[in-house]
Amino acid sequence: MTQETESPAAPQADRSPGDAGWAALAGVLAGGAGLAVAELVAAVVAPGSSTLFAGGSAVIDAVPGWLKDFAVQWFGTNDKAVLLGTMGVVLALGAALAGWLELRRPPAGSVLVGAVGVVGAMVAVLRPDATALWALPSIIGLGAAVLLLRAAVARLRPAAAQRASSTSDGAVDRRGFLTVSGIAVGVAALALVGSRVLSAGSTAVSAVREKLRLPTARTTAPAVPAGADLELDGLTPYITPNPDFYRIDTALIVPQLNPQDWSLEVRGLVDEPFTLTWDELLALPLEEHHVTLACVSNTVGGDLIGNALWLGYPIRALLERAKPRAGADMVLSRSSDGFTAGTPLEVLQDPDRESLLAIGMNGEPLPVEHGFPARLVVPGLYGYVSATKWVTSLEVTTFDADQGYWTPRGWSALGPIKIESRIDVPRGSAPAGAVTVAGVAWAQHTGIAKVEVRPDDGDWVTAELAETVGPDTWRQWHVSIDLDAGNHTLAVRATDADGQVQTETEAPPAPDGASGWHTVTVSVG
Ligand SMILES: Nc1nc2c(c(=O)[nH]1)N[C@H]1C(S)=C(S)[C@@H](COP(=O)(O)O)O[C@H]1N2
Ligand SMILES: [Mo]
Repeated sequence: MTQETESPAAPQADRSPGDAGWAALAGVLAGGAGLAVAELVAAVVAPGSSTLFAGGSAVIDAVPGWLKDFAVQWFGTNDKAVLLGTMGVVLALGAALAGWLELRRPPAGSVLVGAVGVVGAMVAVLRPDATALWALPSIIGLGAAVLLLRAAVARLRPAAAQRASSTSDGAVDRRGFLTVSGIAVGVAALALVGSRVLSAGSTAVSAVREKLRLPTARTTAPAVPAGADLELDGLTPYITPNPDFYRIDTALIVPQLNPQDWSLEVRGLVDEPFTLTWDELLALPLEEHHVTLACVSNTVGGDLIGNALWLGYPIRALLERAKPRAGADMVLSRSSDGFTAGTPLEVLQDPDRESLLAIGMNGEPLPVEHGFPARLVVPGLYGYVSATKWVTSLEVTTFDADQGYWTPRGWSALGPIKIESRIDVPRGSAPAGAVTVAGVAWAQHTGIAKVEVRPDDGDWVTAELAETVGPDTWRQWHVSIDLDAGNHTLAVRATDADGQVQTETEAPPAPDGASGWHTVTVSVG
């Protein structure tokens, strides 16, 4: 049946469903080749300027907070891969439609592809770090797609085919069509290989980072006490190794900043604005602090949290030099890719809080995806209001006049970290008898004073706390609980150094962080 309708031998070739399918394929091939050409041009202009990445970044900025939160909850750090995959499917469907339109309603297909190019160019030029050149990848790439599409679909039209060639069946120029399609595939492959070769920019910044030797700290962090890490199987280590450190940001392409071109501008409501270069920063007396960073999107029991040793210069000292004016109450930090965070000025000026312009993480330069060459780290505040990566400016301002990236997207302007605790072991099952229960608890900048575990509906049992370097990091804990065979539910709650007990009231991450007790079910036997 389908065999018959798709047969190329059908005389009324211009209305055969088979040709519609070929036209759709031509749309996909031409579109794919065009996007690949855009990647190639972007490799020369700027990595973020390609149609796919500028478009994807614009989608990220445009989707409402709840949807993004949903994406992070469900796909975790894969949320970007899911976005790119979804975009790929939508673009492929659109390209197939363009092919079909080009056959049936010319030049509607070309117009559709061209429109994607124009929109892509506009979106790229409007990115925060864009120049006018950022229009080029979409214009050249989608322009090429239009040419390929027209050439391929023309071969599917009998009239055109008869003029252009002498195919034996007198219907459509299939051989010509296949040739043009082959050219599209070739262009796509060459462009992709070329863009890989040319995007050596990212390897260049990695190479600079590899060679970098950071100065040693003038003020070193207190040594981690031997008892800080219980080293139990399945228990999160006290210090999170860099490769395991969670990563959350809006950057589809990790910004590639060369330290020699980097500088930090301190400006706004200040008497003495100034710009700090990389070499000037390295010459300052640097300090080291252990700080546990946490994401506001972390759910109860989740793992968007990590602890590291940060090396950097106190933000407080930068502000002292700039001399904020009376009335200012916020510092809006901005990254090279346009992300912003609004941090209370008094937190950053607090002499007892070690907020850093950080350049080192666990003894090495910041990994590129964690903000190389410089980021902010503020103990006690969620990352979205404090931990700007790839930071390039600090603007002293007011909460009335300005807001950080996430505030208009439904997240609270202020983001102190909520007291939380998590059970890491056991998860799943355990042999009957004395069961070791262990995990981490955090109340950054206040410190953890007590952790309790409750089996089923029994009494709370106080856990033993591991050592810690101070109140700015999480703290491990463990306790042995007798459990008989069967299913048991374990709950945990922490108390901070101010005596505040972690609330049982459950709250979702939005707008200012999740709360509630973490529980796990264990099958014992
Ligand atoms: N430039 C930039 N900095 C950013 C973000 C971002 O999207 N862009 N996200 C913030 C958020 S929400 C968090 S939780 C932390 C995460 O830092 P990490 O990826 O190093 O763990 O970075 C913060 N800094
Ligand atoms: Mo976050």
